[in-house]
Amino acid sequence: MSNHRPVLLALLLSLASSVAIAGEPPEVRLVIRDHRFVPAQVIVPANTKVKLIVVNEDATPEEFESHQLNREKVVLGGGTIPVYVGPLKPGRYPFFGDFHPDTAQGVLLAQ
Ligand SMILES: [Cu+2]
Repeated sequence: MSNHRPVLLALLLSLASSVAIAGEPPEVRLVIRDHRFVPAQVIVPANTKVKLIVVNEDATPEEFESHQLNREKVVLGGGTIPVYVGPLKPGRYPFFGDFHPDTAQGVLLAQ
C-alpha cells in the first residue's frame, strides 16, 4: 500500500489548495463618519479570516488601530482601505481611530 502514498498526498494537497481558493474572506464594511465608526459594533464570524473594508467619509485622515487585533493602518480622507483580521477566537476586540480617539471607538465581536 505504500505506493499509494504519493497519490494520497497529491489528493490532499489539491483539496487544500481548492479550499484556499474557494475561501475568499467575507467582507465587512466599516464607515468612518464625523470621526466615529459606523456601526460602532461589528459582528464577524469567528475562526475565519475577515476582510474589513474601512471607508473614511470624513475629509481628514484617520487611523484604524487595535491593540487586541494588532492592527494600525491610516486611511486618508475620502479613502478606503482593506484591513484583514483573524482567524479570531470568539470574543470582543476593541478598536479606535488613533487621530480622534475621543469619539472614534468601536468593538469587533467575533462569534
Ligand atoms: Cu496609531
